Amino acid sequence: MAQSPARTSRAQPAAPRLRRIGILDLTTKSPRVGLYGRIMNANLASIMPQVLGVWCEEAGHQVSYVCYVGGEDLLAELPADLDVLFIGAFTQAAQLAYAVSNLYRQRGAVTVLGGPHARCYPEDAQRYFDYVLGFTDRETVREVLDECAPHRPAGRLVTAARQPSELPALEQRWKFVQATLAKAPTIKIVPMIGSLGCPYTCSFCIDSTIEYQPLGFERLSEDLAFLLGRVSRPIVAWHDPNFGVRFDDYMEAIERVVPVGRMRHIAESSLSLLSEPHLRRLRRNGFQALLPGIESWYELGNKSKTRRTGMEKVEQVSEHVNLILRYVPYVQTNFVLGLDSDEGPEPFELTKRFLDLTPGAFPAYSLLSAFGRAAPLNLEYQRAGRVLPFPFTFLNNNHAMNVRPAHYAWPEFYDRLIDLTGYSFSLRAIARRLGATAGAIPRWMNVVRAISSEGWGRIAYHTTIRRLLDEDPAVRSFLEAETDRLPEFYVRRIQHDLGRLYPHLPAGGIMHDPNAYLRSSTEVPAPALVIPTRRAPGLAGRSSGSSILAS
Ligand code: B12
Ligand code: SF4
Repeated sequence: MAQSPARTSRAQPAAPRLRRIGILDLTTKSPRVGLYGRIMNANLASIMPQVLGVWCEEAGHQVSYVCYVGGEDLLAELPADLDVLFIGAFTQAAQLAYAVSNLYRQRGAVTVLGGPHARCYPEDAQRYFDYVLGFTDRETVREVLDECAPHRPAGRLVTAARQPSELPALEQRWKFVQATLAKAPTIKIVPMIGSLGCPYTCSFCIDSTIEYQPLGFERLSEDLAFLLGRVSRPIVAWHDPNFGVRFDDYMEAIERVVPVGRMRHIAESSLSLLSEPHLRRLRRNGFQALLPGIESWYELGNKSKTRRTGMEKVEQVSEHVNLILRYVPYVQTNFVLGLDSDEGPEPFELTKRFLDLTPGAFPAYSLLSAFGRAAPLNLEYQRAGRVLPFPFTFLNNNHAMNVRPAHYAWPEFYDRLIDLTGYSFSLRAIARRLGATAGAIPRWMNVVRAISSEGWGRIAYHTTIRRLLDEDPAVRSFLEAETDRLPEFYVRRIQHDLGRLYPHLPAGGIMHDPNAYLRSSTEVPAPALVIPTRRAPGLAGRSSGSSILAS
């Protein structure tokens, strides 16, 4: 499959082989997308696949880059005859990635996985990819392409010692950005990054152990100046894990080159960085949307710059978010539901009080999820036997909670979840949010998000799960960890999610070992369900995961 190597004389070292490389960025897990997905998926593209494209082309390889947003024919967009296929995937898209990898391996390509899924579940990904990459820099990619060999049955794990110290300029990855934004029908958002890692240590976060590292503020100014030359009034989404840690440096980098009113920005930042003087400067520099994490009313106070808990924290945070809304029209507040510090009705009721006091904020709820080896805390959940083997496609913080809650029975938890979600996206709440939001795009976004998959769609989904807890013993047993047998409801959803690619899902690709992290980091046997591994119903020809639960 690979092109012939360039001719070499005996005295010269062999020139590297030039390869036909495919790079696939999966922004979604399914070809079936709702209204919000059609508008927004192209704006969820990752930066690293574009970076990879630059590095591969600079090394002389021929690159086909595809950002998959759902709706398009994935296999028609990617060339069929590739030497190497790189896939970037979040865990929710892992099974789609496994199916595509399987197909391209059969066609003779070597496949490589990178991104959040590769970092969180390397052991599982190694079963379906020739290479699985952790931290990735130019040298990592060169090493893989130089060797470029099939590694089967277990793929080779390659990781740089740390996060890359620099990434290519926006100008270099611009053609990949353009190709992606061509798929965004209305709002077009350019992904940028100025730092890696985080100085905070939120126990559930993948970056809690990764040193904070800015990528260079001169470069940032150059990138922004370049962008202004290409787009008249661009919208930039900052992918920094925690934007604004070196606040003054960031603002100076922007102010050096961006005239007031010429650029709009979206960033994830912690409340502790959003003081009033900072907000004033953010507004002047065009920040239109901020996504602070509140997470919990009882823990993670350092992010919100408060030692208070309970209703006192609600009042303090609400006051702070209302202050932010005076400067920035769109604020999404992130919460994690089901943390071990939560018990009884109070956490849910407190969030409702927060919504009453802060009508302009758009609440985003994440169900407590342990993404493999993402965070040290996950070891505790695994040690306690609390991590459920939900197939990856459900692990997007919403379609399943893969950690059994410490203080709730499942029916109670889902009742409270449905009640809170219903409260958050009721017509009354939507109307109040509309009234408390300034600007056409923020108002429109708030309504679309509330009535599509994120609001009403989730109420419907959670309500279905709640019903199944009563009516389908298979679902209840699975959630109670009494069996590893995947209920029919979830099997059908995987088929639905994968669509035409379902037949390419490799054997064993549905289930995984939820305790792989623990198993790899200790001699002590990880907890296992007592039930022997069984074939999930409807999985003709597929094992439901040979090793997972065998004790
Ligand atoms: C910015 C961000 C977003 C942005 C941008 C997403 C994007 N496409 O990159 C937005 C807001 C859109 C987003 C959305 C979501 N996110 Co998010 N997000 C992050 C965040 C804060 C930073 C990630 C980042 O870009 N870092 C900078 C890059 C350069 O570093 P890196 O991620 O470590 O990547 C390194 C390697 O993994 C590798 N690499 C990365 N990609 C690729 C690709 C290839 C092909 C290769 C070879 C290598 C490679 O190279 C990098 C350098 O070493 C992380 C949390 C965190 N603190 O890291 C969560 C995080 C990645 N998100 C997460 C989740 C769950 C989501 C959502 C599902 C949330 C939701 N319910 O909607 C969606 C999914 C979106 C999608 N595209 O599928 C989880 C992922 C867990 C998992 N295993 O899937 C994380 C880890 C947060 C968490 N819960 O701990 N997210
Ligand atoms: S502040 Fe955000 S990025 Fe930093 S450790 Fe906490 S959750 Fe992770």
